[in-house]
Amino acid sequence: MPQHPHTSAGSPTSGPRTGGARRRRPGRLAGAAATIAAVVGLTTLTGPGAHAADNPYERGPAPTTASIEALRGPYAVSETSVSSLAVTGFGGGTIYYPTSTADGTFGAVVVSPGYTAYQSSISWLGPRLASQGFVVFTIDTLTTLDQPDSRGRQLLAALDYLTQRSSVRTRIDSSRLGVMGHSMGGGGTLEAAKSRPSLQAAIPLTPWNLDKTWPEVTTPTLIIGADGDTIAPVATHAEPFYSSLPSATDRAYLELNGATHFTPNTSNTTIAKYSISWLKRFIDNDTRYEQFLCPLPSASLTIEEYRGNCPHTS
Ligand code: 9J3
Ligand code: ZN
Repeated sequence: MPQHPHTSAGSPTSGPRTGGARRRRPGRLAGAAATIAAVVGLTTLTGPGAHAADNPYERGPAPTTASIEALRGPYAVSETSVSSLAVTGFGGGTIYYPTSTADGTFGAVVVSPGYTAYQSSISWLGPRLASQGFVVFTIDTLTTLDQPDSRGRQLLAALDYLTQRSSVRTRIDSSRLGVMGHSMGGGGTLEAAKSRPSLQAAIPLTPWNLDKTWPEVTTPTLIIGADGDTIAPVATHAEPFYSSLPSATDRAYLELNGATHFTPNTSNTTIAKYSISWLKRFIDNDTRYEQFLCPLPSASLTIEEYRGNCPHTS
């Protein structure tokens, strides 16, 4: 991976000379000193030590296959529960977030469960993703029987709560948001992306929806299906959902091998590693993760099939 060039190798002593003016025009000396101070400050911000200046959204160390497969990433995680009584438009949930504020703000992701299910069915994703450097909100829905269109609205209500009213709102960069969900929550993930194109990433997990076509979606979308899904069979759900996304949209289809509709309900390293890569690449614009998405992953013991494009350059 190429090193990005850094600016500001120049010394601040190359600023304006003030020698001859010193006695006669002390005001200019003060002005020059301020200029030098400004240059020094700029040098400090953009100097060789400040790697994050290349991409202000990059968080955490350079990734490896081991780091994205690990049960936990580099950030210690805290959590806070949100009562359904304290919010409107969704059913409350649990926010998982990096404990430290030393690295600035993070992107954020809301995750919806499926039909008849609770946040507990997708809770493994909370600390798994948050420890990589995201604020993650696993939610309950208003009722467990809510349909995908309702789940899509609830994902957006939860994002709005998270960025505008939650106790962690100041830790979030509200321009870098994503949505995920299982089954009808995955169908809702597509609904949310369709109605809010400013979303930076969407990941439907074994998604279910009666609407089979999603040409309206421009948000980068990774659809994860399961080869043995008999509740939302990939042939009538995940595959047509993927195929109907515009080819100009960053999109991918990952079909899990030896998996069922409920595989996303327990800790799963294939789901985690490609979800982390997708969120990092598109929410954080972090091209260090492109190595895991492009060239496209090959079929393997855990991947039945992978389709998609290499990320369009931002
Ligand atoms: O959220 C889901 O698991 C959707 C699959 C389902 O039960 O659909 C039946 C209407
Ligand atoms: Zn449609």
